Amino acid sequence: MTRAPAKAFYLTTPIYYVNNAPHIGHAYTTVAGDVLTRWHRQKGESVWYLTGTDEHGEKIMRTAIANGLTPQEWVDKLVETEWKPSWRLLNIANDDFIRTTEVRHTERVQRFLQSLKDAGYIYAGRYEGPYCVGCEEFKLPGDLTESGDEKLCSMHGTPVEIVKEDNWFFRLSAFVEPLLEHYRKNPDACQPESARNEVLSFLKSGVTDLSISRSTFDWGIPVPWDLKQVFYVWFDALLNYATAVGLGDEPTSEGGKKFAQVWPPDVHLVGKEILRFHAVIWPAMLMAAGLAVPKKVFAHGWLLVGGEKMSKSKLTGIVPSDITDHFGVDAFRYYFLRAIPFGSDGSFSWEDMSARYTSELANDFGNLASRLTAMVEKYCAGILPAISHDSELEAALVVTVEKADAAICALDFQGGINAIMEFCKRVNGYVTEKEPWKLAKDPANKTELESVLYNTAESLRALAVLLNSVMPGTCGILWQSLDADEMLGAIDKQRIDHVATWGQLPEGALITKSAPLFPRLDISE
Ligand code: ME8
Repeated sequence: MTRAPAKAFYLTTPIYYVNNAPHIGHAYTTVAGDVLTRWHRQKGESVWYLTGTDEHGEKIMRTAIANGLTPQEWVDKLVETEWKPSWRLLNIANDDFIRTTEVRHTERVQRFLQSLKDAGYIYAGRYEGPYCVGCEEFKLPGDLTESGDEKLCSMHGTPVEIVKEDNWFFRLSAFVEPLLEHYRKNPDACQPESARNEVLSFLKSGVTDLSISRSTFDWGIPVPWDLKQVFYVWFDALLNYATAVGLGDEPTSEGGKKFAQVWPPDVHLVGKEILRFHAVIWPAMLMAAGLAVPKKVFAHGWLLVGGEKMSKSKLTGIVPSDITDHFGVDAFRYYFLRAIPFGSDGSFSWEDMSARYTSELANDFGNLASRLTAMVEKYCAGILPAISHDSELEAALVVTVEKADAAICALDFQGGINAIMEFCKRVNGYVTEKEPWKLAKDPANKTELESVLYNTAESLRALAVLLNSVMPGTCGILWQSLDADEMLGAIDKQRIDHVATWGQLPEGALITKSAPLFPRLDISE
């Protein structure tokens, strides 16, 4: 009998609106997802990482028209010239990229929603109320601020539009009790704690049924039983997490097998402004279809500019290449996860980024690597001396791996990176204390000198593996210069549960100097 493959660790990001190019807020979520999935891959798990683009709705339609293109032309252009290249630039190793205009999505959405209607969860009604096109959201009174006679969306600061339409409705209210029970029983299902509390109080505040179609424009997926209407963009978009992996396909088909292997998602990463969609509407849709709900929805905080959420519509968006051109891709990947506790808001500042780049990356990590490779070259002709054991470093590494793994798996990226960088500091302390440059002056100290160099190289091997999910480009270069690619195999294949085993780099490895891992910043820019 063949065994079914183990359940894959399945992680998703929001699918982003393609009304514009990605800014660093989108990159923040996508990098976080990439770091977490790379880490799980290095734990030896099978992993599926999905990201993509949300291409329907009024916001996209209006932007396309304003730019003189059809919506389809506009989204095709933006996805190919902006979104996919940005993720390539940032070294994102997603397994799939879903676009909501793809047939694999639209067909499965129609089939799924037809089945909800057949099961009695969808009915005809009339919607009358405020709508924010920026959010693509029907607004509740508490979501609005007043300015004179006008009601403004508190998120965008722009007037809401009053919609009066005959629509199709989803019986969201029927799922309030099951959802409350779900979150009470599974405290981990919505994190961090503040997000969970927000969802619980929203559910207790009286949730009404949801309008799920629109009849005043046609840029969307047609409602199969009423072709004058298209589905509300969020109802279509949320389904991407399931349509991308074969929702509703025959169990023996490729899609059906994929679904069985990955469902339910282990983590949905979202920004906190779209928490309700993911922690209320989405699981209710799944419950209505009798499908398992996500194991965890994690709402992270916002990157702020001038104290406000950075956004495309307010033109405060900073694009990733503004930062990577100056600091490099890996410093970008490192900085936001290291500087801001995941779940809290954080302000981006060039000064803070420069300071961390210089002290943590260039001085603590980069210099350690260049000192070691230069010394092995100078004192040992580039040949790694015999395996040696420093019990303190070995013990510290074991603790580091435990701490980092626990933190990263709990999405505490800052805690995980801190634990690893503490180890890096400790190794620097070891080199400073042992003073190999002094030992090298007297041949009688040869054994001790070689031992110091081996222990430092072995610590760098561990650091490269542990930091690889955060900074894959840099760690790959370090890995090469330790000859580890040749001796131990590809860095991506190095396991977290094996990294603390001391003595992996063999005697005789050919250590080479590389260009500085983190070059001095050009302050003239
Ligand atoms: O909401 N700080 O798309 P979107 C941190 N299409 N993260 C930020 C951010 C900021 N300033 N700005 C954006 C949508 N993000 C829908 C989602 S999912 C079925 C549909 C990130 O283009 C964060 O992940 O407005 C946020 O939730 C997402 O981008 C919103 O992207």
